[in-house]
Amino acid sequence: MGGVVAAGTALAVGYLVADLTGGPWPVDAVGVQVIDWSPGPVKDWAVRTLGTADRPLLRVGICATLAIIAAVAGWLGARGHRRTAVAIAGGLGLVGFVFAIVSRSAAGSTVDRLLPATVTLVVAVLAMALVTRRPTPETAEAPVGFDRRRFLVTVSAVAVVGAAAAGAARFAGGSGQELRARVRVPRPTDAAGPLQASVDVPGISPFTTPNAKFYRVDTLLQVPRIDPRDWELRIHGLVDKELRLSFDQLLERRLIERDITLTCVSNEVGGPYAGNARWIGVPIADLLREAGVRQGADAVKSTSVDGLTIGTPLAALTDGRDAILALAMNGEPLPFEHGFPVRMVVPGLYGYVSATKWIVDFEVTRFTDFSAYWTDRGWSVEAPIKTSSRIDVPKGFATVKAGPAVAAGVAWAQRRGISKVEVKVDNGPWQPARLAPVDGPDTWRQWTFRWNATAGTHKLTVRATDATGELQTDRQAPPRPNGSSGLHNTVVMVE
Ligand SMILES: Nc1nc2c(c(=O)[nH]1)N[C@H]1C(S)=C(S)[C@@H](COP(=O)(O)O)O[C@H]1N2
Ligand SMILES: [Mo]
Repeated sequence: MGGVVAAGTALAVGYLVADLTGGPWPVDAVGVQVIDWSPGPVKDWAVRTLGTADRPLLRVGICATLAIIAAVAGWLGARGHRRTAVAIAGGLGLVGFVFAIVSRSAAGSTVDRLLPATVTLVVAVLAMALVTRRPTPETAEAPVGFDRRRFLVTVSAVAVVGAAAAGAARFAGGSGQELRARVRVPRPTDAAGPLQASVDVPGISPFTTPNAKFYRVDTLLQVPRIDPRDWELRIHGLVDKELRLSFDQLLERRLIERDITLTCVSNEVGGPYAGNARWIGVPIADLLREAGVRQGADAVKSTSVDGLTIGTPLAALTDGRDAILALAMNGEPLPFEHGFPVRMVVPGLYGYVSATKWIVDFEVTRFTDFSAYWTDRGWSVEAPIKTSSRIDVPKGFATVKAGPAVAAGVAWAQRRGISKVEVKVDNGPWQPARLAPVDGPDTWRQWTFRWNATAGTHKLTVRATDATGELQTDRQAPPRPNGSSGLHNTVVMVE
């Protein structure tokens, strides 16, 4: 027990320091490295089955492992092997320290990066020494020994409560909110038209996904809290003139407002990793024109504050589509989880090749000269979004009343647009669904389908046709390496 208290105290103090400095909590430093090291299939499985729950679970797993080792150390210490116990605590602290050096982190400076792990290491050693302190004849009865123990209990209680409060504030999105509150969302130079009315069928994905409901995919345990006043984007590489842009300079440029649907390559057929938002941002083509792209360049390598890299075809940034450095999402500054203060958004490409969150570096280069985070892990270098359609209601295995019924969902084929959605009941003919009005070629379209439900079990299948007339393929493919395909279906019980 003593060992666990010592380790818990060290981790709680470390968490507080991490919260203050923005440096990695040693547990997260280990966790991020575990994420980077896990082979593709394990990571895919984690994303699929655990969703965003994989983050807390990874932390719990690491803490549980630590608790077991610390308990053994404490037990040894209580049996006279105090040096061993302290050495184990030091060893664990050192592991955290080493991972804090090597793993990806958003920490601003080396001191910020290493401080949480250093403090954790020192507290771990001191606390372990204290809990395994053998009562000598003098100290056994003396108030000194008692006081030290009480001191540790007090420190650990304060640290645990403090860390819990800091953790809760983060979880509630509270901590650092003043950074977002200071940002005034600018009026776009080129505003989007009025938002189309969302189809009102209970359970359908609303046309605009609220920020709090927007899917999230990234590889960090600690969401970066960047101060826009410290933020700078460097645009360099194969350009005539290198640009450095502050956040305020970005706000002063031509800003466009667009509805764009983001999609993750990890999305299974019928899966949840797609969302539509109204973004405001600076056209990337404007910046590239100003920097002057040199002959031979065919790619942009963008880097986020934690060092993660993404490779995007240069053509997708210059061919006239609305590729932007986004700074607002649905009328608010970007949420921290979605890349505050600035991220890339490129219509038509899966997020892992285009949607760099917390972007800090933008290098014009050649695909032959670099490789990026996800492509190093087996995903395709080029990844346009595949035409997809999804049934939102009825949910799979829902029970539906016999009689007139309604099915509804969304379909997307960014850049091309959706021209038709059809639904099939069991093995019947394909029947047209009703489509919501077109917003633009880069957003999903909601659809509804009225059918007469008869008693029994029925299977509904959906397919879409893009605006070039191409039918969505029924060939099944897994997300790896360049996106899932196949038709979504749902089985309902009618009574
Ligand atoms: N810095 C950073 N940016 C990132 C990622 C990431 O892991 N780190 N993941 C990408 C992936 S795979 C997707 S699908 C989108 C998801 O954006 P969202 O979390 O805002 O929905 O962000 C992209 N940008
Ligand atoms: Mo993704």
